[in-house]
Amino acid sequence: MAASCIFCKIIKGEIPSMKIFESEKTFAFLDINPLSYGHALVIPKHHGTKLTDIPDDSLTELLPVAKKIAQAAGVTDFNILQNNGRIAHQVVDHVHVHMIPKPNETEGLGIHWPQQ
Ligand code: DGP
Repeated sequence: MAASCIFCKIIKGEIPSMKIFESEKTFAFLDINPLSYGHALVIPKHHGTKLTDIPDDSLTELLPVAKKIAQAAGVTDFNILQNNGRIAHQVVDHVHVHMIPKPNETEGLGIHWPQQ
């Protein structure tokens, strides 16, 4: 954990978030500035700015959790995005994976978030 990191503060509950998932090593919540309805962020609890700063065993759940969130929400089409470094448009210096739902042209998003 890094004292000044906003995502570490979200994990600790010091900054409120719309939490979707939590396990020993992973945390997921809704993006405050969504690119589409249901835009979620999946993060390792281990603090690190870039993928190379994080041990492999803290990274292994990120994609499976993003997939499960999409499935649980009824999202079939989505983009997975991981901005790694300033030049790659990373703004928050704590590794995160975006799950960005894409609307179905005929049926809309059809998201049904499970009860918390
Ligand atoms: P990136 O460019 O990949 O570093 O995206 C960072 C994302 O983090 C951006 O989409 C907005 C989101 N974000 C930044 N601050 C907060 C916050 O305090 N709460 C939540 N829920 N999301 C945040």
